[in-house]
Amino acid sequence: MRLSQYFLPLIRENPNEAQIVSHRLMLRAGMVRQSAAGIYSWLPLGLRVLKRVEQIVREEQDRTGAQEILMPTIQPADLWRESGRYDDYGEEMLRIRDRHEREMLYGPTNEEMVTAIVRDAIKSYRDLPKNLYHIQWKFRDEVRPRFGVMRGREFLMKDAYSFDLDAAGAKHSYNKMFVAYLRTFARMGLKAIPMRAETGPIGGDLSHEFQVLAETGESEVFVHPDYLEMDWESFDDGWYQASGRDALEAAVAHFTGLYAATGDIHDPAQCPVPADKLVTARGIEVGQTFYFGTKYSVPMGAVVNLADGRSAPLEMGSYGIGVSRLVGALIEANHDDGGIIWPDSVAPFRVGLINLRAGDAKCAVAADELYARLSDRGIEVLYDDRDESPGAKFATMDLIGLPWQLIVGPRGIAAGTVELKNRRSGERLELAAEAALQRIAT
Ligand code: 5CA
Repeated sequence: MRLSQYFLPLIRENPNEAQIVSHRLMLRAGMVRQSAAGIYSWLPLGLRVLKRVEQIVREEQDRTGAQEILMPTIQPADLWRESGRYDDYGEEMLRIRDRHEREMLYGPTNEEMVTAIVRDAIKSYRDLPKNLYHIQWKFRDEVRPRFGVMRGREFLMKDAYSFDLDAAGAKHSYNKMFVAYLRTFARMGLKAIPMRAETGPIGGDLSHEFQVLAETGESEVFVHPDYLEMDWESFDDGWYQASGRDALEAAVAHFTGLYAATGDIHDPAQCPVPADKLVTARGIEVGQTFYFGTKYSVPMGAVVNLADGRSAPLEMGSYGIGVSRLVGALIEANHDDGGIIWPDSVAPFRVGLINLRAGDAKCAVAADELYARLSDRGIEVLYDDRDESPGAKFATMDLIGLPWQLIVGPRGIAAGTVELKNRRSGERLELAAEAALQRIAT
């Protein structure tokens, strides 16, 4: 992509409305624009990152055997009357009437809808277990939408729903999702610590929140110091195939064995970690898992026939990941004074190619050639071919945070080299073009 043609509306000054660094940088780097409180448009650069994050989430869901569906954003109120949540949900639910005065709502979550789909389709215990997920926009009329996409009103969530025959099966489904979450966040380079959590309006008695530590996080968290040293990447690609129920159970036990609690449930009197060792920090909740048994299946009549002719209500869990919130969380965890520093796995482009002298014919030829060679190799490149000062070009690349910067200038051309800068380490190397391309490709 040539920057001269790209829609990248940068903002030079820090926007007044942005209180935290991720919100400031997302606005300044032209990733999003607010259209109403807590409601955002995603512009090309931001959308690329959102899609990357979404794809990692999708791949890890698929790996567990969960199947992707897509439910609508608008739901009929009657569905929510079946579970009894229509009245309970309160002001956070955006209630809508259609032209026939039918009561509708913009979904804040999908337990009811997915339970109805499964109830109507699955009749026998032989059809279980199932896990269905979707990645869809949600609306919650938050009292205080703030911090940009971190606490939005409209936001993108991955929500998965597991259906099992009995409690043991449901716990296994829970454990699979739990490990999928560890893999998902690790692939993005995030340490998300699982913590026992309140279940709120979703319900149930077993729940974990996955919290990324960050000064600007909304939750107060209390964690055992060993969590900071844990190896979060201990599950390779084949892990689910190779591991049975016990290995999953043991993995979950390992990652939940130490004390970790959010402020809502932390009780200093009960905490086993001595006060001088306990890490008190702030966290961003990037996901939450719930096991709630038959809370929805019983009132909604979602049952299956058993082998002996009796019937049993489905055992259920639900599993959310804040996809759009993750984009903000990733920036909170990866930035410096110059701007964003994208981890490779979610970067909108892998490399920013800078032509320092757009007016110089030799520079233009050399940069055009590098652009073609990168593109041919399938490396995503944003090519700054604009007629701007070198300082402005460097500042732009630092701000938008692509992992590599490849710089073409008259001095290098004379010497037969290009300059390669690593955004994270700041390391700069003078290399022959081919050597630079190989560094970027690996
Ligand atoms: N139905 C369950 C799980 S599928 C559920 O709704 N869980 S939740 O309420 O915990 O939301 C799941 C995730 O969505 C949260 O962990 C959080 O990362 C994200 N999320 C929740 N509210 C917002 C919001 N207002 N803005 C951005 N992300 C949010």
